Amino acid sequence: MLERVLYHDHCFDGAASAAYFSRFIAGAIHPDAEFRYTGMAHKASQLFDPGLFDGDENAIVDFKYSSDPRLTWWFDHHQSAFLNAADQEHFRADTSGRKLYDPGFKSCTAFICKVAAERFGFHAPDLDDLVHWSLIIDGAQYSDAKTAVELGAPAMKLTLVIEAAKGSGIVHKIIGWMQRRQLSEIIAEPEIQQLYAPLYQRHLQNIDLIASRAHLDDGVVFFDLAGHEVEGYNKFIPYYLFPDSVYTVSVSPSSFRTKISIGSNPWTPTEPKHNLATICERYGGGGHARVGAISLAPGELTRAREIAAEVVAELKT
Ligand SMILES: [Mn+2]
Repeated sequence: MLERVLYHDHCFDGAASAAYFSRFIAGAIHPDAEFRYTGMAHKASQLFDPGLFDGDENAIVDFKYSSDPRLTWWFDHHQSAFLNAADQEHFRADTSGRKLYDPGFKSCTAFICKVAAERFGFHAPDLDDLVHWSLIIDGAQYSDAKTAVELGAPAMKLTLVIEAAKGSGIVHKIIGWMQRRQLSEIIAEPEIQQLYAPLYQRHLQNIDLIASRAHLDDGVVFFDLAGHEVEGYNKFIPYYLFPDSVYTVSVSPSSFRTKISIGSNPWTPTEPKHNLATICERYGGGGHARVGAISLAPGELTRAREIAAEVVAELKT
């Protein structure tokens, strides 16, 4: 029994969802299941290559819905979960009870945990800490910007490794470890330590780079990382640097897309009024109410800057 699991790549909650889902399937549904993982990234072109659904069962966790008839399981909590109205209709018509969606959950891992317990009687109390941290990280429930940026907790260190991973090999190892081990044991693995040390140095450099490029105007931080080799950065750095800001808009070109990231300060004294997923959806992107992104093709820097300028103007109102 081959179980293909498509999960949200470069994301702590995506990896934790894949791990929790695998424990659940092996523990409650198919004890003989063999798992294969595929990390999924949001991009401007076709999301689901037909060849992806090659298992006896195929699952998607923490990522968009697919109407492919070979999809067996689906768990998601993103506001923008459907590529189009036809997919949403297809989901509504599903009667399998194995396609599950609740945008009210702050992490997909917690959602899977709840459904597995309530509908299938499956419990994994040794993974409580994993679920707890998925809620903090995906829901941006840090007590302050310092906790989010200075990376004291094992889960935060692991997030740095997962978000920066080149290729999928190490994330698939982490997904395997997450099913049976504590986060403090995973971060102590020599292989993880080796990856973490240079990433932490780069994280410190990113803080300096963003400090030098970012400007705060009318509550909105804007920065453009074109010309810098930054494939990703801790999204709380702007609020660590500008505690009084409400929103951040950034343009970051990378090898496979030009990304416009839009976020809101989780610790702002002013409650953000704009739904960022709705703004992003207008430009073909998506996300959650408090954080979203728009992906353009590589090389579309001019268009990305236009969109970013429009969004900055809108958020200042
Ligand atoms: Mn998630």
